[in-house]
Amino acid sequence: MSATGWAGLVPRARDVREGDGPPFVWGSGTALVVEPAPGLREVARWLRGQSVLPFREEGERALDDGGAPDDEGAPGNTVELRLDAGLGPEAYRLEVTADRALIEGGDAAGVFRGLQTLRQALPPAAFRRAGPRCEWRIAPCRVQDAPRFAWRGLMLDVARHFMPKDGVLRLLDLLAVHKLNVFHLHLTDDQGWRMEIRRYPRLTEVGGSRSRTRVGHRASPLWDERPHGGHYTQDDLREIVAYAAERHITVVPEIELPGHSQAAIAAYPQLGNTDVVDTSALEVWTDWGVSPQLLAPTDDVLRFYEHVLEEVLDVFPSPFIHIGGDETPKEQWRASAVAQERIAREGLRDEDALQAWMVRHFDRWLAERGRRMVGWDEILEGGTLGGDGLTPGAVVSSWRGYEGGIAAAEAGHDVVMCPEHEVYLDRRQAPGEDEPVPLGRVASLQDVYEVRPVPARLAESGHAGRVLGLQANMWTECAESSQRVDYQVFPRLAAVAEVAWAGPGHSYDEFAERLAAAHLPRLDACGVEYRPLSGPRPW
Ligand code: TNX
Repeated sequence: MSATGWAGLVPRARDVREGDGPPFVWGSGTALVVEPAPGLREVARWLRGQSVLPFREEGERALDDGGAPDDEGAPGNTVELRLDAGLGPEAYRLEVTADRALIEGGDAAGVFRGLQTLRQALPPAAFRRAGPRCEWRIAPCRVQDAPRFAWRGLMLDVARHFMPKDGVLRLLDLLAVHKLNVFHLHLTDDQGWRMEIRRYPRLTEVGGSRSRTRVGHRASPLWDERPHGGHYTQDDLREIVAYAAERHITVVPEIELPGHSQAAIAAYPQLGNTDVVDTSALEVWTDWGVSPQLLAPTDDVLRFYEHVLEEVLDVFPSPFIHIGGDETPKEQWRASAVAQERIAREGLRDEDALQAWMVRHFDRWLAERGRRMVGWDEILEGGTLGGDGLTPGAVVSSWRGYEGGIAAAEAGHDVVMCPEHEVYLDRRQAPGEDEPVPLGRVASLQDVYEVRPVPARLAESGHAGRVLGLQANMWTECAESSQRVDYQVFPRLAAVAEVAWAGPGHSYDEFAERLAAAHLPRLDACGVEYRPLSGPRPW
């Protein structure tokens, strides 16, 4: 059996049983029938928006409580969308016969995921944005499916290189194809602040652009002398959030603190450690790596970031808000009388404990507003676990391997695994000198496919349930365009999606074969400039 159609699903489905008999022929006589249940109208709207998929003109009919569609003798078959309360979140059942393609979901998200499966049973041309309205034939089949993890994510760094809104929306479409459900948006860093904050306009006016950019290696004197910049207005971000929600994707915003914040300090110099550095002439950082600048631990700075987060909460309904917390060089705090005074006043041990104190402040502030803080695994340093530590809802993104995630899970926190050696998509994909991105060690498609988000130790100690899921991170120091992001993200994101949705399969070889036969043609139809399995693209 060739690995296309029902045998070519990416990610794999749990249980697929192909039947005999005539196919379902999807054509202009096909009617859309939708149970009047929460969220299904929106799913139907998304489906109608896929203009290569034809439906009968008179529009959809509502399906009353279990009753058969009222046909009035019209010819044609139906695509039916329903809920089944017996199924879990995002789970679905799909049944295709000659007369109907029925999708029943545990919730609207499940129906949406089921539609992605149905779409993959069509030829790759069904993934084109537009095309001739033709008839699609689908072999009869029954599918039962449910996700392995509740968090299946991609992080995109739009701070190092801004990605215009259209590129983000396109990426969300691609997440949907892969049944991913979390889009983590890294909005601020040393090199740029990308979210409009109405109370503090200089964050984007000043922090939203930089004069030039270092390209190439640290030892190399090469600079791109063009300015780089861009930001999203709050309206842009609301549009992104709504577009994601239509695809049952949560947008998790990240506002970095206390490190990775040179762009903010360049915009508002009083945020920095002004008793040890003159921040008044500071620019948005043009170099890569970690800037020595960090926020001063003063009440004014805490208030400033609370005001920023108030606007963030207003725009992003996500239950999770990421506050960064990674890679914080503490030299300025060691030298600053203001920071040392704070350490003494709060009875803290050292600068690590001072960072933990700041993290706890925002953890509680978010918890009081019904949100859960997420932070990189450095937030575990300086005494945030146990005792008077993080609130129980705080979540850790474990990026420096699995250790942080294991410690957090064993202390009763949920974790998202994003180990850098396996799922950092900014890393090069092969050792060859012709790979366009020199960064880091190799993370081949196979390395990514072999990521195991639940370490044996957590399975043994009974804490496996603390692993919310798996997330790939796309940092963009070396990815200045959508084309470059495509190249880094695909097809490795398909491997992430398969592990996160379905779990590891029989073998990498089987996955790679299925990917080549069935999925890369879909990505072609979507216009994705992925890295071919045979090697780099000529550009
Ligand atoms: C580490 S992962 C970082 C990022 C860089 C990335 C480059 C993490 C929380 N911090 O700031 O972009 O490495 O791979």
